[in-house]
Amino acid sequence: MLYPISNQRRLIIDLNGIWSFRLDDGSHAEGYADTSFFADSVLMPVPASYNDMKENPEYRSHYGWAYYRRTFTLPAFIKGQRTVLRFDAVTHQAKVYINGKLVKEHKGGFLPFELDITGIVEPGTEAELIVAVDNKVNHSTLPVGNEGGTAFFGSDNAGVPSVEKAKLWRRPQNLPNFDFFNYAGINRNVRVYTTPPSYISDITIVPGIDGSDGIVDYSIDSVGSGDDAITIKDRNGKVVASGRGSRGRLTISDARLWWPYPGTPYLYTAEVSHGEDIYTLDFGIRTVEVQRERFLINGKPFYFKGFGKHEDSFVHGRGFDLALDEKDISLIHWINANSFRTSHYPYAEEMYSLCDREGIVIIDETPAVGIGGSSEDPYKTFSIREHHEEVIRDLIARDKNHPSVVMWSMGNEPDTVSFPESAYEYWHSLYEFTKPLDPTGRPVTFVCCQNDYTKDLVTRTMDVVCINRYYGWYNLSGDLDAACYALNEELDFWQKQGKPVILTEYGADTLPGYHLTVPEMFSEEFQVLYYERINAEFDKRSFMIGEHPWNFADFGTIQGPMRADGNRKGLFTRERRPKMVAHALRKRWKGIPNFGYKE
Ligand code: BDP
Repeated sequence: MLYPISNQRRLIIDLNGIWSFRLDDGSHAEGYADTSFFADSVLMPVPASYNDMKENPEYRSHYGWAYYRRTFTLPAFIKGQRTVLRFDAVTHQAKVYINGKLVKEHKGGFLPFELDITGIVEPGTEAELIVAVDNKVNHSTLPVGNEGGTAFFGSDNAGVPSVEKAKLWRRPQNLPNFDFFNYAGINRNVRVYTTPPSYISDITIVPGIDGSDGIVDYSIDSVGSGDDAITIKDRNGKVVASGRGSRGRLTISDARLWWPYPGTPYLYTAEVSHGEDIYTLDFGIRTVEVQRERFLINGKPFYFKGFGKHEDSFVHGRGFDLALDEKDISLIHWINANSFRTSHYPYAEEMYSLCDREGIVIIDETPAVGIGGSSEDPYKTFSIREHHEEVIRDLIARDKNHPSVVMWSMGNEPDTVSFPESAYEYWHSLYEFTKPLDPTGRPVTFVCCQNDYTKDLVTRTMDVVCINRYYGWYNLSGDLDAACYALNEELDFWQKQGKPVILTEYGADTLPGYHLTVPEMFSEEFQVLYYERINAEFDKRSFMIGEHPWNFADFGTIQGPMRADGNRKGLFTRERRPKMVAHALRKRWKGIPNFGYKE
């Protein structure tokens, strides 16, 4: 899906701002799509999560539907143009009403959806827009929730009769099966954009390298009649290649490649036309390939230095915040990192465009987190497969042209060992489903949980083995000698698989300002020592091609006995101040080049 742009043929009308808002009382009552329902409403900014916006626990812990309303008038002068209403992300489920009529439903909280409103909203006439938003997570959603059960990291004294009775008595709870706060609402931009009646519906750029030339295989999808053409310009606006027709191959002689920072993330611009419509897209010439135990970018062995992140901040929750995204990239440069994983869901499109321009490498992840955690086989009892495929299809369709994206992660920490055969069937067939969807053939993986890796049949079959490991934290707690011993035991196993391995998560909760002379858990000194010790171990292993500490910054989670003010494993605090460890890793990563580190 193309990102909305404004140019000589297309116009964007911004529907962000202050909307009217009401929480559902638990009944998801019919009648909410009626104007009078909003007589008793509060004001709510869009985009933002609603949870932290009011000083009232009802908003923070709300579980179920909530309703947004606003009116808008499209300018009369756009008459005759095709008009599209686009939501960049509504978390997790949406029903859209225009003038009281249901016009669109969408499931999934982290990817865009749109609808053609040309015949529905008359330019020059006021229209009413109501969006119903559901934040429920259960065994049919991604991410997964535990309706009626226990929250991730919850300890509910299972078996205590009074507790069991209380669980039945209390009202429905927001019980995610994942370790980040279930922020909800209209989390990203809402816009109307126009196109001419015949329009470009999609563009695919497949870059390649041939000696010093850049190869661009392009395809233009369109609706309605008109001739297709493409012109490629360099950064100075000079035309370097051009073609006609909806598909073709172009050659850019002596092309400049896209390199991760501090290399130059060089971008070309494709100006595409179909009849009257024009769309402009920035892209990079770069290749990605896994060869034996190496991950090659432009043919050179790349080393991942970075983190798992979250879209998370005070006030906004998971709401889109361009300033925060750019600040985070500035910190990524400062700490000498080169990459991150969009744990545990696709991020806002603007972040990928920033990373294209700033030379940051992305592992792009779906919201498939929390698949497991019950005594039953999740692959037989959760109804997620169809939705999972849809999410992967939409993710690749959205992000395929970004040079920053180098690998797809189908999900995070599913159960792969309780029911190893079903896990294999599910994930390996999903891998085979995913591979051909990306015309550029990026590597495909999923991120595996700490488990009995000898029983796990599927992680070893991925293009890159991605493992989350908490030796010295959740197990062998505080004993870093034993942690290193155990890690080495496991690395001996992975060494035999002949695949590149990334440590996609490892870390220690750390309270900023808590200092000790003898490092113990939660102190800043322990966090520094933890990374020193673990890093020293996998520095010895050439197949370990990347390190992603967990997490970039502290982040909000559900309340519970394991979390004080959220997850504190950040290298930075939630307000983006460096912990001691950020300085230590900055120094380490300065000495690790992007390419050829273990050659
Ligand atoms: C892993 C999860 C991540 C958690 C992290 C932790 O992938 O979402 O936040 O551990 O416990 O299980 O800090």
